[in-house]
Amino acid sequence: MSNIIVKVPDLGGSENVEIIEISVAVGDSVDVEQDLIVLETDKATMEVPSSHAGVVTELLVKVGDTVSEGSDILALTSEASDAPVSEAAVEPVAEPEAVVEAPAAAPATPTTTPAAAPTASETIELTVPDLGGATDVDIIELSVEPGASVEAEDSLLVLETDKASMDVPAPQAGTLVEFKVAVGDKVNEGDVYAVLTTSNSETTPVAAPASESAPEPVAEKPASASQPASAPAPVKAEPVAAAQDAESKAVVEGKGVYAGPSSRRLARQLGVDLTKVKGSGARNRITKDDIRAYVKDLIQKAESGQVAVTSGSGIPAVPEIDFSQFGEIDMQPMSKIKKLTAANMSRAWLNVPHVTQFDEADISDLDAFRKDMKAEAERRGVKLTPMPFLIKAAAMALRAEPSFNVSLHADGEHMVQKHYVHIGMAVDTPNGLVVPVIRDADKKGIWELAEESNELAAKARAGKLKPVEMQGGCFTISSLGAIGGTGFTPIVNTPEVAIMGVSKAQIKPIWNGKEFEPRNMLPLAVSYDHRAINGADCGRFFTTLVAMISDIRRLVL
Ligand code: CAO
Repeated sequence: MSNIIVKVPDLGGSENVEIIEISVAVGDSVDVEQDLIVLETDKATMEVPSSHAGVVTELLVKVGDTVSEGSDILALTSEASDAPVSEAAVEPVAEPEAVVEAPAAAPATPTTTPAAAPTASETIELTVPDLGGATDVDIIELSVEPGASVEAEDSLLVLETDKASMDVPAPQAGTLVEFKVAVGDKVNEGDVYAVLTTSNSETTPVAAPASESAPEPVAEKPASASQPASAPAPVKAEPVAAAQDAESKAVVEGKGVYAGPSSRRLARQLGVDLTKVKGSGARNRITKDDIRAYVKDLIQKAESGQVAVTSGSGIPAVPEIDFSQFGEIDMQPMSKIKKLTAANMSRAWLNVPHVTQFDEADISDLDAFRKDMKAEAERRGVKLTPMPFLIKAAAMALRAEPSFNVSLHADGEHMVQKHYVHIGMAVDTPNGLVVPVIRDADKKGIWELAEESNELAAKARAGKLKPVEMQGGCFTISSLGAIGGTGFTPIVNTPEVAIMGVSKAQIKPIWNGKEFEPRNMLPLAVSYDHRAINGADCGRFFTTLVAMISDIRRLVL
C-alpha cells in the first residue's frame, strides 16, 4: 500500500490552465488512464488521466483553479506493488493528448491561403492548419452552412482527437462557398477542407503567414501558451462503425453545445443529441454525468409511459411551403409574446388530453345588478363588467371543488394540491395574448376584483406587466364576450389543469315551467386536463360555478 500524489503531466507548454471539471471524488477507486480532471484553454479542452490506480484519499485542487505541469492534483492510496512511493517518482503514464490546440488559423500550407490582406474578393481553398503532429483527426462538426458569411476567427470546423476537441477558425472574413469534407471524415495538416470567397475588404487574415507568425509546427514553438510545445501523441483512428450516420447526426445536432471530447464521444455512442442536454459543469458545460442522467431520465419516462418510444406516435413535420407561388406575401416578424404563446400552446396541446364541457349561466340578475351599480362604478372610477363576478365565482368554485385546484407533478407520481386561489385572466394586447394573475381572488370583493382586473388589463395592453404578475395562476378565464361568438374550446394554460372560455351573452327564450321567458344567457366552456380531472369533477365544479353566476347572492356565502 503506498500513498501517491498524482500530478499534472506535460501540458505541451501550456501554463496556468483552468480546471473546469473534477471527474472523481474522495473515496472513488480509479484506474490507470481514468480521467481525473478536465482542463480548458481558449481553444481546447483536455482530460488528464490518472497515472496510477488506487483510491482517492484527497483532492488537492478544485474547479476554477489553474494548474501547470507538475501541479498536484490528488492523493491516491495504491495497492500496486510497483507503485511509486514518493511524489518525485510519480510520472504521468499518459501525457494528455489534448495539448493540441487548433492554431489560430496559421495555415500549414501558405500557398492555399493569402499571405496578405486582400484588397479584392477572391476564392481560396482553406487547408487544415498545423495540428501539432496529430494525424487522421476526426471532423465532428461543420459549424456553418455553405453560403454563410463568416468573420475571421469564426469556427468553421470542429476536430476531435481522443482527448481534445479543437476549433478550426476561418483565416479571414468571407462567404463559405462549400465544404470539401463531411462530418466523420478524417483530416491531416494541409488537407483542403473548404472553399471561401473572401470579403472585398481590408480585413486582415487572423494570422497572415508573414514573418512574425509564419506557420510552424506546434512542436517547434514551445514558448507559446496557446501553441503548446510538444507534439501530441498520435490520434487513435476510430473504426468506422456501422452506426456512423446516426452518430454523425447526433454530433451535427450537437452544434454550438459546450462539451468536451469524451462527452461528445459518449453522446455519439448513445445517439444523444447534445443540444437537448442541460450542462451542469462550469459555464454550463455538458459532462458525461449529464448525458448519463439525460439517458436515464428518458428511459425512466419511457418505462413509465411518459414518453412514447414505439413507432406510430411521432408527429409528422409540417412541410415548409413557399407561399409566394400562390400570390403576394410579406414576412412579418413574430413578437416575443407571440413566439412564447406559440410554444406554450403547442406544449399544452400536445401534452394535455383536453376535454371541454359546455353550459350556460343565466346572468339576467347579474346584469341588472351591474347596471344598478353603474353610477357607483363611475364614482369609483372602475369599469364593472361581468369579469369580476366570473373571477369571484371561479375562485369560489375552486374552493368548493379542490380537485380543480391542482397541478400534475413532474415526477408523474404526485398531484400538487394548492391551498391558495389565484385566477388568471387572458388579455388580448397588440403584442399578443398575456395572462395576468389576480392573487387570492377568493378573498377579494367584487369592487376590489374589478379594480384589479381593470388595472392588470391596462398594464397588459401597455406592455408593463412584470413577470411576477403573470405567475402562479390556478385557473384561467378567457373572455371573448365583448367580441362575439357562441362558444369556443380554450386550451388549458398548463401547468394549470382547467380554463374557462366565456362567449357573448344573448337573450334567449328560457322555459320557466309555465312559459318561455326572455333571459340573458352567458355561454361558458370549461376545458380540463383529463389526466388530473374526471368528468364528474368537472360536472360538480361547473354546476357550482354556473349556480353562483346565475345567483350572485351565493358569492357572498
Ligand atoms: N357578453 C356580453 N357582453 C360582454 C361580455 C359577455 N360575455 N363580457 C363583456 N361584455 C361587455 C362588457 O360588459 C363591456 O360592455 P359595457 O361597457 O357596456 O359594460 C364590453 O363588453 C367590453 O368589455 P371589456 O372587454 O372591456 O371588459 P371585460 O372585463 O369583459 O374583459 C378582458 C376584459 C381583458 C378580458 C378583455 O378585454 C380581453 O382582452 N379579452 C380577450 C381575451 C382573449 O383574447 N381570449 C382568447 C384567448 S384564446 O383562448
